[in-house]
Amino acid sequence: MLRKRSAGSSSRSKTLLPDLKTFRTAVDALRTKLDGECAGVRDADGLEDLRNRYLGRKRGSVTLLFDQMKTLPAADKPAAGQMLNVLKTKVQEKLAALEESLRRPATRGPEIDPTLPGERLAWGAAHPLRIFQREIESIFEEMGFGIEDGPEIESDYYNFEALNFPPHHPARDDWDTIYLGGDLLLRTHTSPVQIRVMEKRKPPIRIIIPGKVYRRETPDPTHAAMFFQVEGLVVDRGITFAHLKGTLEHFLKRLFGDKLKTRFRPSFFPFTEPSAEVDIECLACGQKDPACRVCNGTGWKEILGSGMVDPQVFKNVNIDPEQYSGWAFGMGVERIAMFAYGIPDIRHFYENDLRFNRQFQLK
Ligand code: 2NM
Repeated sequence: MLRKRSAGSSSRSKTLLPDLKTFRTAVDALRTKLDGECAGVRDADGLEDLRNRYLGRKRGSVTLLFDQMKTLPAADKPAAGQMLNVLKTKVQEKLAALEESLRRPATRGPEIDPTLPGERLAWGAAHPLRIFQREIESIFEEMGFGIEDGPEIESDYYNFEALNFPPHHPARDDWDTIYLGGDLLLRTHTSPVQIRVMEKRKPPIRIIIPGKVYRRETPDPTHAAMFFQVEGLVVDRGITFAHLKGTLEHFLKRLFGDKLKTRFRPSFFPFTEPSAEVDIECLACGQKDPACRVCNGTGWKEILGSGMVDPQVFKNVNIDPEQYSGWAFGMGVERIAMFAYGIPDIRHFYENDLRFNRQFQLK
């Protein structure tokens, strides 16, 4: 309705008076042009210039359109007026938004005070178990041992059979195994890595294997379903029990002190013959307290297992037991750390309580 105008009013106009349609086109064009120009404004001066060119009292584009409106036929004026008011509001809104976006970086600047001291970064630190493991590693490295690792998911063959546990042998019950289905299980010791190394490499071999092992245990102060072990293996011509004894005694003295008393007791493992358990003097009571809770009054603390590698294990990896002999050992890292530091519960190692962890970050 409002867009209609009589032919008469058109023919009556002598000047180039716009009709409502061209007026609308001009309004639309101005809005599009404004969008483009807003994007180009970089500072307050640019904004002021833009504001003058659109809303300036005499020569502003919007102002000029208001002037032009007055020359429209009377019937078109209400519609044109409404269009212009909408346009003017839009232009004002756009300019206000632009002003706001220009102000933001300007006000953010002074908020940064480059003279303030920086925020201290929280540096990571090694876990107590890792610190202890590295200490064990470095003592063996001094003696020329290499460090190896291998998979935590193992086959029955590497975890048991190659280590001389026949199928259904009762000794398997001593390793409470987490089975994964099929032939797979979580390794109960790091010994399968020794097997893998012996399969690949011929003697001389001098290695230690630190790593996670898994057992089906209910957690309590001295048991966890996952814990750390370090095992070791030496294979060469002419290796004897004397090498085992001398090396492990040296290791324990480097770890606990020169004067440390040690003893070797006969034991049994399927993969070694003979086997020995190694005890050290109780550091908690100095072998003096018959009621000591750490050594149960015995004065001794079992610290690792060891033995001469069984000839059958060598045969399983194609090493000739007539030419080569060797010894191996295994120890629990938590167990030794607990004894060394008097930590009463193995679960402290896994709780990530910084009050605990920070006590062992001296090194
Ligand atoms: C221990 C105790 C005694 C051991 C033996 C072997 C291998 F592969 F040579 F047969 N690896 N680890 C071993 C021997 C482990 O842990 C208490």
